[in-house]
Amino acid sequence: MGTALVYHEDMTATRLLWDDPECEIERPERLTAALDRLRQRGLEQRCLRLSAREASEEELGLVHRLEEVTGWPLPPRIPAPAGDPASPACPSACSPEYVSLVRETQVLGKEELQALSGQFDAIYFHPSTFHCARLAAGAGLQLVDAVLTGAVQNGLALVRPPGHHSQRAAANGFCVFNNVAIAAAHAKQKYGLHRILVVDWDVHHGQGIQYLFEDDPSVLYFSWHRYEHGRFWPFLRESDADAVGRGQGLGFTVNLPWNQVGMGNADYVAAFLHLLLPLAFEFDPELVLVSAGFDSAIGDPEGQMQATPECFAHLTQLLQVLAGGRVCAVLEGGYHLESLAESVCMTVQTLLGDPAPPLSGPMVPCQSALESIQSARAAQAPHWKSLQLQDVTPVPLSPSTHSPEGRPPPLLPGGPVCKAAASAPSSLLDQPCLCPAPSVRTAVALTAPDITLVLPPDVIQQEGSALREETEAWARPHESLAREEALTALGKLLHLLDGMLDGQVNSGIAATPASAAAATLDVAVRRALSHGAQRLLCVALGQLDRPPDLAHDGRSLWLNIRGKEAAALSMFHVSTPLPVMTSGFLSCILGLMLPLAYGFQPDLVLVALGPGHGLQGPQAALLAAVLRGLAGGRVLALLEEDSTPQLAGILARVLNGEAPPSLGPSSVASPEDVQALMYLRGQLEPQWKMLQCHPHLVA
Ligand code: Q9C
Ligand code: ZN
Repeated sequence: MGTALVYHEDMTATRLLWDDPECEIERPERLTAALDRLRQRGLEQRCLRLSAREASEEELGLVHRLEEVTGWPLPPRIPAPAGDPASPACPSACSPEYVSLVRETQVLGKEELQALSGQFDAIYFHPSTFHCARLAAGAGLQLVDAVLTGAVQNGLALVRPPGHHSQRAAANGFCVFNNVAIAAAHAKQKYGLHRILVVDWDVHHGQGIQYLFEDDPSVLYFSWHRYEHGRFWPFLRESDADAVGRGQGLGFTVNLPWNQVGMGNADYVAAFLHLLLPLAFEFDPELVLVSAGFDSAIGDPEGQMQATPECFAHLTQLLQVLAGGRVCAVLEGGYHLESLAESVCMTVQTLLGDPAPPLSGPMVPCQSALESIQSARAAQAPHWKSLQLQDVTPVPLSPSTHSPEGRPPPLLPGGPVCKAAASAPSSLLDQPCLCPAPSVRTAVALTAPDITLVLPPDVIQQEGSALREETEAWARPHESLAREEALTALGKLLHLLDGMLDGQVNSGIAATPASAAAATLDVAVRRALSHGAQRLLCVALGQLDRPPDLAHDGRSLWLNIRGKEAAALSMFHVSTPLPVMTSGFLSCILGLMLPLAYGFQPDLVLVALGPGHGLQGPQAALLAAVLRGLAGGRVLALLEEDSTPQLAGILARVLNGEAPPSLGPSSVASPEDVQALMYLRGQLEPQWKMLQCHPHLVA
């Protein structure tokens, strides 16, 4: 359906006209650096380019209006310049309304601009500020209109000045009008939306958005931010985890304060899996707005964090499973031009449907991050059913069943792993992430090509098959593969798998007769491990057993979601009951499968829907959409022939980058599902640190 890129060159006009070390980082090159890189990568050309329009004063008034009864501060006034009290250029003679105050800055001279700027915290005005700030707000409105009218699926607005610190009647932290808050108010007013999720991944607390919606249950505001126990700007008590909204809006403000710098990929992904996403699925938004600041990325002088640009591809991809993929990202901060440009590219590339590059670095969240996640979960628990599962005490597996290292072996060269920034921003400059793009994004290998299957034009229906002799050799140990139709299916599967292992095909779907599902999966696992996969994640749903002689050497992780008991036979062989149609399914995905998968860092994913898997289309689609975040999107889905007509189409579209349909509200998980999950997490947490959502107690 497409991705919009909203921009206007005029937004490069506003700039700092005097010396101010605090404000000088917010400069025009931020936009040009991001846009130049998007062009270089050919990403801008793939988007629907929209030229930003100015928001009208009425639209600004959705947020920046004075009310009769108000607790909000009046705009600061500056003393009238001596000798000319009636000058229209004098802000003190203006109407008291904030929008008028900003409008009047257009005609001020440098001295007056500087004096007015001094009335606010971390703000500069320029004669072009009013025009730029109206374009910035207008860009957000255009983006929301494009998505909600169905012209595009999602998009990014590249804007200056940023917005999330701006308040009803105050500029703050480089922000003049609150672009994202105006977009949210507009979506409510013009389209009658009832549930909007705002995800603020900028490294600063968007206190402006929090204040504007703190009593409004129709806007769920999530922000993580550098906090350092209140010692980081903007130094607000209400940025802490225990600020959860008020009145009707209790539980609809979610703050995740980072109390140390250096948070990285594992910390950000853990925050999404264990805090944001459970709440977001329970909220079931109709639209996702992202306050997309990239000062939370590595190299940024403000944030001092360590997350690499690829992390923003993962954050974006995880948000795309919500709201039917209606995601509108609006630029906020981001002051390291190189890091900003790369991170913007990662975001746009993911909005366009490209698979996220694998994350680099050890996927182990730090203690401080876990403390923050735990305290935010505790503060939110009274308001959200999905958090009311008890947190568990880890029970380690017996020492014989887990690897001595506790970490998977490193990938050998040749896998689809991007060279990404290790720790220093300089390596980011040297080695931009360039994954070789497979020529085919998604291929479908059905036994009898199905002409009724409606597929996007770029999804290939594979005709080819592996050599007959080779197929027979792989089939020989398995009785169930003796039949002609099973052999035909296997030949096609092997051909597809080879295409993926060679890097020609990114993802695929293969069908198999139900009676041969387990044997076909067994062959696929062995073939993958002997033909180049270094770490294979296998997610088997339904009655599919792990090949009994598969080594527990850390090269494969077997997760069986199948309906029998919960068991962790080793850290690489996990089995759990199959909770379907309840929030138990989501907890299983977010609280077990994805933490294991992100911790394992596979270079290939096999997902098999076997006999009795019981998944409906939307659940299967969600499963495929999140597994796409692993292994650079190298995901092979195995289906039973019978289920093919129902599932193949939706899986092919999701693996190809389309958003899964939203699940809608789900009923509460059964006590058995909750028990199973708690048990497994307790067993596996010592080995798989991504499962943790609380710090280890020090004895
Ligand atoms: N070193 C945005 O990112 N200065 N605004 C903080 C601490 C103000 C940030 C000083 C930072 C404002 C949109
Ligand atoms: Zn920021």
